[in-house]
Amino acid sequence: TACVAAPATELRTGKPKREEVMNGSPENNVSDYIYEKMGMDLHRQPSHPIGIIKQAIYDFFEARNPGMFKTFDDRYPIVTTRANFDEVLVPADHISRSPNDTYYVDASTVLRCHTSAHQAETLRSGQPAFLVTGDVYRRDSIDATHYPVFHQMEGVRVFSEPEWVAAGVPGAQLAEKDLKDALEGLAKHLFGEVECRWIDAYFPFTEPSFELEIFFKGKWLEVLGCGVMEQVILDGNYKPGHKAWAFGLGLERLAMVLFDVPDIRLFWSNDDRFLKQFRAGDLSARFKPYSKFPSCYKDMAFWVSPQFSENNLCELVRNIGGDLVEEVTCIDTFTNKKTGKTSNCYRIVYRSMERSLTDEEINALQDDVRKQVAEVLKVELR
Ligand code: FA5
Ligand code: MG
Repeated sequence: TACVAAPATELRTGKPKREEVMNGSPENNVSDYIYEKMGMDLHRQPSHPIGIIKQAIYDFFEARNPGMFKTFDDRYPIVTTRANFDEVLVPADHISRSPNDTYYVDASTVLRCHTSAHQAETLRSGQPAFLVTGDVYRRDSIDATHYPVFHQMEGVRVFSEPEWVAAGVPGAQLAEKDLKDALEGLAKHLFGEVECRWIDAYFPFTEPSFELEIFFKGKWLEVLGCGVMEQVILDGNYKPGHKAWAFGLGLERLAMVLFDVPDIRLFWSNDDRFLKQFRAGDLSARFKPYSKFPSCYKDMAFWVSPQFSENNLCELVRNIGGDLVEEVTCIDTFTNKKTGKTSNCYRIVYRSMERSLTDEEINALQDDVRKQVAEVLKVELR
C-alpha cells in the first residue's frame, strides 16, 4: 500500500547485468535495444550536453539556495512497482502501469519510468531538499522529441511551519510560489529571454500540478511537470506538519532548447562531429548540423612548389567539389634532406548533406582535383 514506510532498499549502482534485466520472466518486455542503453549514464558525462545541462541546473540551485539541495546521480534504474507507482499514489488502473507503456523486468520490478520513483525513499532517508538525476525508460511514441530512454531530474523541497509563518502565507501557497519562482528563474538562467507558459496539469502525486512549456522551433515544447506534493506522501515518508514542492524535468528537452539540437536521437550519437561541439561548463554552444550520409576520403601526396599554399589548395578543391568537400587536412609532411624538396600528403573528405555519393562521382572529382593541383599550383604529384 502507498506511503507506509518500506524497508530500506540496498542502494546499487553501475550497469545492471543482462541476466538481471532480461531474465525470461513472463512479464519481461525489455528489448536488447533498451538494455544496450543502460549504464551509458549520459548525465554523468561532464562534456555531454545532458551532463552539461544537469550541472547547470545544480549550479543554479546552489546559487539560489546555497547548501540546501543534496544531489544524487547514481540511483539504480531498476525499481519496484511500489517505488515507481504505489509510493507516488499512481492508481492501480492507471495507464502508465500497463506493459504497453512501461518496461517490466518482472511482475513487481520495472525500469523506472520517472525519477519520481525516488521521491519517497529519499524523503524517508531524511532529506528535506534534493535533486535526483537519472535515466528513465518508457514505451512511447517516436518523433524528434520523444525517445524510449531519456533523462529526468527530480527536485523536491520541504518547507516547515516556521517558514510559512514567517512568510505570512499558508504553507501550500509558499510552496507553490517558491516552486514557480525557482523554475522560472531556472528557465531564465538557462535560456535568457525565452517564451514560457504554465499549463494546468494532473499528476497523482501533486496538487495543484503544472507543466512548463517553452516555445521552440515554432511549437510549444513541454519541458517539465511539477506541483505541490500530495500531503499523504510527505506525512508518510518524511514527517507530518510539512509542505513540499516537487518537479520532474526532461533533460533532453531542455538541452534541445539550450543547444539548438533538432533531434533527440543525436544525444545518443558516438559521432565526434556531435560530441566535439560541447564542452563541460559551456552553455553557449549551438549545435551545427552535419550530414548523416557516409563520407569518403581520398589522399593525395605531392612535392610542393612556390605556388603552393594550403589556402590555395582549399580554394581549388572547393571550386571543384563545392559543398561535397567536408574537410581538407594535411596528414603527412616531410623534407628530403638531399634535394631540399618538401612532400605533403593531403586527405580530402567528401560527403553530401543530402545523399550518399557514388564512387564514380568522387573519383571524377578527385581526378579533376589532381589535374588542376598539378597545373595550377605546379606541384609534382607522387
Ligand atoms: C513525469 O514524469 C512526472 N514524474 C514529473 C513530475 C515530477 C511532476 C514531480 C510533478 C512532480 P511527464 O511524464 O510529463 O511527468 O514527464 C516529465 C518530462 O519528461 C516531460 O515534461 C518531458 O520534458 C520529458 N519527457 C517525457 N516523455 C519523454 C520522452 N519520451 N522523451 C523525452 N523526454 C520525455
Ligand atoms: Mg507530461
